[in-house]
Amino acid sequence: MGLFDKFKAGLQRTQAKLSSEIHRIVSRSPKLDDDTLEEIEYTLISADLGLPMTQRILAAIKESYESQGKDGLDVLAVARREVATTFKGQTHGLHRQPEGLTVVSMVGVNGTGKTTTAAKLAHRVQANGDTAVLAACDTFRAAAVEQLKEWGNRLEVPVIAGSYGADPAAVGHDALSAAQARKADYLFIDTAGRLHTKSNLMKELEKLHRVIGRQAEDAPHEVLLVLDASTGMNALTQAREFNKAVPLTGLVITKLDGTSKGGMVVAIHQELDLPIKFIGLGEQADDLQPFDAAQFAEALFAE
Ligand SMILES: Nc1nc2c(ncn2[C@@H]2O[C@H](COP(=O)(O)OP(=O)(O)OP(=O)(O)O)[C@@H](O)[C@H]2O)c(=O)[nH]1
Ligand SMILES: [Mg+2]
Repeated sequence: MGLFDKFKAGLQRTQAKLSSEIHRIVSRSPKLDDDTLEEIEYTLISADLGLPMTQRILAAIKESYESQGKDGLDVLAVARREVATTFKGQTHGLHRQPEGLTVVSMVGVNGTGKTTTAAKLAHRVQANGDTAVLAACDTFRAAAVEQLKEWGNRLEVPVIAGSYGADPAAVGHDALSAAQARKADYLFIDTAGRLHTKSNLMKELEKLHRVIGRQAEDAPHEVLLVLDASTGMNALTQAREFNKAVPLTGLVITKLDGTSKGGMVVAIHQELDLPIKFIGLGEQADDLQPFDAAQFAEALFAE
């Protein structure tokens, strides 16, 4: 399956809602009157595209209608273009240190997909010929280490873990040493889910990063906040608060396959000055894709 087909399959719920709704609304009326525009607006908003993007799309639709009339108007094409161009200049893909180990820390609130994404990323870099090590720094939840070990077994990626209740910073330290000894290209650190409002847990995360930073220059090189697409605009607050405690280098938005509100990717991007690096489109190892604005826009408003 090509990238576009993967995007399209993963975004099917959002696409179904947006495209078929808009198609129905537009084809019903010979004119583009205020009621029609209002219905389009409602549809865009309910896919969580956010108000600024919605207004931008509506303005572009009106402009196209005024210059070309109803027959020349292709609402989906206008929406695709507007969404794709907001992402201009967006960098994606994983950072890679020019030499030695690249350390990537996965952070976020509970259940967003950190562990799964760490495993998917390890799988991804391996497929590109790089080597990876996984660090089980979620020592808080009993089953967390097992979950990561299972992934490690399946993907043949070594997992460095401590005991239940151990200091995550100590596990991180050991994992980093192990990854360096193995001359691995990447270390992916799985951290425990935490609410950004719990300052002691945020301090624990800061400590983990501080310890790692002393051990390897500029580490962690990537701090990826994992956001669950179905949480909509709550994700925005999470991103702002996490960014204050541990400076983020990018976002991963997961579970887009399970929501009809995939427009939140656009809204989040418009609100935050952080690149969307990857999107999660399913539960399997290869269901993580580097974010591509054009393909994303194309899939969101596919015919
Ligand atoms: N459909 C779908 N499910 C996903 C995706 N990413 C993760 N999941 C599922 O979401 C659930 C939670 O994922 P985890 O990786 O355990 O999440 P976590 O952030 O590590 O959770 P905690 O460690 O408890 O904070 C699992 O059942 C995953 O399979 C995705 O992109 N699509
Ligand atoms: Mg986890």
